[in-house]
Amino acid sequence: MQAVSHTGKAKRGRFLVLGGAGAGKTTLLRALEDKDLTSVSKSQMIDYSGWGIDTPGEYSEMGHYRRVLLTAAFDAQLVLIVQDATNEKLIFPPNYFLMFPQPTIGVVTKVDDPRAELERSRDLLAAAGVTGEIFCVSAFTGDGISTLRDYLRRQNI
Ligand SMILES: Nc1nc2c(ncn2[C@@H]2O[C@H](COP(=O)(O)OP(=O)(O)O)[C@@H](O)[C@H]2O)c(=O)[nH]1
Ligand SMILES: [Mg+2]
Repeated sequence: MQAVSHTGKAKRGRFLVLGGAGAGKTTLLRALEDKDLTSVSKSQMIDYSGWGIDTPGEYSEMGHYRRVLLTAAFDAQLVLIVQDATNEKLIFPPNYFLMFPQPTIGVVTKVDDPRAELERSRDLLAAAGVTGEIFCVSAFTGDGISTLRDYLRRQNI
């Protein structure tokens, strides 16, 4: 999907970042933008200021907040779901992402952590209905970050 402005020039799309509290969403966004990782503070509101639309983990975790995410998704051409590689839990209902009209991709974060389990994380994302590519990254070591950045740019995002 590519938005075209009234001048006929292609507009770059945006992506919406979803995932549980502490999954590493904000840190990932800063790494993708090559920004300092030390000043990441807890996100309280949906943040439209950066490259990706950042959301508080609580919105993904609590059923009655999820409708806010659907509204935010209207502004996005792609939905990126973050799964903490050290977390064994799935916070989204099964097949939840099949209802999003945008393509959905998964990002497994914190692969540098010794407790990281990549296969489990991939399975959790698939169970949530993420149908696109899955990227394994560490914002701390930079592993996989440029691959993900290049992919997003290729989607015209
Ligand atoms: N080991 C490791 N920890 C990370 C990584 N990315 C984020 N974290 C840590 O995970 C915690 C939550 O990160 P944050 O970006 O605030 O998560 P958010 O709530 O999803 O936005 C922080 O303590 C981060 O330092 C990573 O790549 N590796
Ligand atoms: Mg955050």
